[in-house]
Amino acid sequence: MIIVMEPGSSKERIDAVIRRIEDLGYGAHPIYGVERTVIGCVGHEDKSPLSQLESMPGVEAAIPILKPYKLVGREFKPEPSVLDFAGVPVGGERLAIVAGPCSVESRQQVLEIAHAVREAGAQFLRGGAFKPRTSPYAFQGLRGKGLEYLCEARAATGLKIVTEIVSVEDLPLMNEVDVLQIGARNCQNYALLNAVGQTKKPVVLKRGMSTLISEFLMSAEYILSEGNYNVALCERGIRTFETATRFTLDLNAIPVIKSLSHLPVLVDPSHGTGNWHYVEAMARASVAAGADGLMIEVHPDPKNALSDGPQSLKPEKFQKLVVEVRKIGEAMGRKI
Ligand SMILES: [Mn+2]
Repeated sequence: MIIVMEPGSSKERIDAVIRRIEDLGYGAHPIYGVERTVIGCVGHEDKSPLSQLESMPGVEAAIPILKPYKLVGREFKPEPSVLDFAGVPVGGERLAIVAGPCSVESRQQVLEIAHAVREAGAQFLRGGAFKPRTSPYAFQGLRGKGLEYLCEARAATGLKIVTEIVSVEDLPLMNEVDVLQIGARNCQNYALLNAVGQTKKPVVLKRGMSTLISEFLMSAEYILSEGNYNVALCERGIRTFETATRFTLDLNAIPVIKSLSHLPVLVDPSHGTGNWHYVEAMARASVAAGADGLMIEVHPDPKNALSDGPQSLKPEKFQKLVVEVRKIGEAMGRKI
């Protein structure tokens, strides 16, 4: 249910409605607009008690939300969201470029890549310190040391850092991180989604490899329903019958999600293809299809990378990608 307040409603009237919503046992999620405030009510399925809100002073209308996801949907917030990712706007005119190694491998590796991607035009440095690997025998990440190196790279370059959280227990270690990433394998880890929702940190939520768009949006709803609205969705490829590429990058997801949700959509063509040869083409296609940003794996020595080497671009290839993507961006009215 969405409670639409009359234009120019006083703070007292808005607060009174929020209190009533909470007294009835629902969560209240106000959006304070320039002209009017709308309040999303979420909670148990029986919406009948909420109809009494319509008679409260300052309330213009109470409108039911028909979709299963509420706060992430366009019904609740028709205009696209421009998020604040540690001071960098995501979802606006400027494309968000997140780049860096799959895994943080050493201090020198991260610093070298950070300088290279910053120079090429990235605003965010990605790097996994905690790695959820398919095999328990594969490199699992440098953990705390990896986070330290990322912070050092931020201090040296000014890039904001994005790193994956794989477990609720690791949350206290993430205080210094600018943006939390929830990886494809944890897209439906509801305990983790709730815990991240209770923080105020920006989140990149990656789509699971077998997750429907409707399920993906419900996963985002978990985070928003806990009060954290700073969520960007990331398409990273789904599993299909095709084996020529590691995954099939679902570009359909971009216009579909953008029509259903106000949240920004990023695309990760590195995991989406699994092969560096195809990354630039799919990055261009993503921006042409309306993506709000890209997440790209970059490594100075892909042959010796500890994870995802075959899909990682060398810094000079990444630089070229940004040049090419910038051209497409300009045609779409977007800047880098
Ligand atoms: Mn990777």
